Amino acid sequence: MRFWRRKPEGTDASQVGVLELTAEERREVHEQTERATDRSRRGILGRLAEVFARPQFDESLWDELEEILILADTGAATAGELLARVRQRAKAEGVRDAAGVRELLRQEMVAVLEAPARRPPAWALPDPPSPLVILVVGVNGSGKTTTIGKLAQAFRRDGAKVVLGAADTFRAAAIDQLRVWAERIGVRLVAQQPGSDPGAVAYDAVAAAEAEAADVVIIDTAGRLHTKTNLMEELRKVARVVQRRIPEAPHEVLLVLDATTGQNGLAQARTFTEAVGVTGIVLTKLDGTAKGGIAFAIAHDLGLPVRFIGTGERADDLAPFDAREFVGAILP
Ligand SMILES: Nc1nc2c(ncn2[C@@H]2O[C@H](COP(=O)(O)OP(=O)(O)O)[C@@H](O)[C@H]2O)c(=O)[nH]1
Ligand SMILES: [Mg+2]
Repeated sequence: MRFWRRKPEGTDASQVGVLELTAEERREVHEQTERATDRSRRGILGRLAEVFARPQFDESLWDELEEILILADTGAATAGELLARVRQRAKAEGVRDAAGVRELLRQEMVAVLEAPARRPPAWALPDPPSPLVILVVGVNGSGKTTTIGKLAQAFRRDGAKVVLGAADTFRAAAIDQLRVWAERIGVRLVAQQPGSDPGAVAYDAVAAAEAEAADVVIIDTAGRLHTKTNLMEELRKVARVVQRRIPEAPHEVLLVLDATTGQNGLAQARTFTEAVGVTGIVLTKLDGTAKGGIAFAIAHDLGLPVRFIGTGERADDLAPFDAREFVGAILP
């Protein structure tokens, strides 16, 4: 699975489009998405398919669909608007049978998920900025460090030169955790002592990436701080410090959200989005929840694209998010 856009030898960047997956890679995304949504499909969202399996699709079923979507953490507003569009289309297009309504629902679900992806992510561009600076934020335990390890491994396998910055200086264990990943993957880690200034670590990481002509630098951050320091202010500072070296950086700010926290996660996400301009979401622990509807709430309520899904705890358990695959997996 390629995550990083690698220019084929001898091609000029303008001749190639954004990252396109091969048939083999598509199959891999399909399988990972299926695995990650297994619980959702067998749980609440699986009831969608049951509704459509009934011989008659009558008016009462709209309420049932709405209830299922809300129970699956889609959120009342998102579920309401989604179904209103499906109903309107069903009426306008004269669709009355279950199979037809189901197809309309699938199309509208994909539309909700695809709406925020206005531009391709920087790592998929034919000619990404160099070094590409990715800042990773999110609350404690959401899966930031693990996701950074998975991403770094994938980028490295694609031939990109990676530097990691351990700007979660709150706990010694956090730095060690990133060091373990860096050693295992064989990438450079920039770290200082526990308790040191996160901005200084981020600055050093970017400087090291520039000096070594690295392709990408991924900066880990804390999910909480000592009581008197404000986390959001600290994150803003990290971004500002990085801008002293590269004015356009961070090029991507990934917010890591734990899918099992459901609607609570959305409130957290808003706080981060307001503090540091989040450009995309990594939805982790999708494998551990039956409430995969949270992906729709993220796209609709936050207006942010989901870029990756965490499908487990192993190094390979990260997949690019694909709206069609996701919808196909929860509503087969
Ligand atoms: N099942 C599952 N566990 C995950 C996933 N991502 C992270 N974790 C686990 O979540 C826990 C917290 O992860 P960590 O990266 O330390 O979170 P951080 O505090 O945000 O850096 C660890 O036990 C990870 O193995 C995922 O996609 N699926
Ligand atoms: Mg961490």
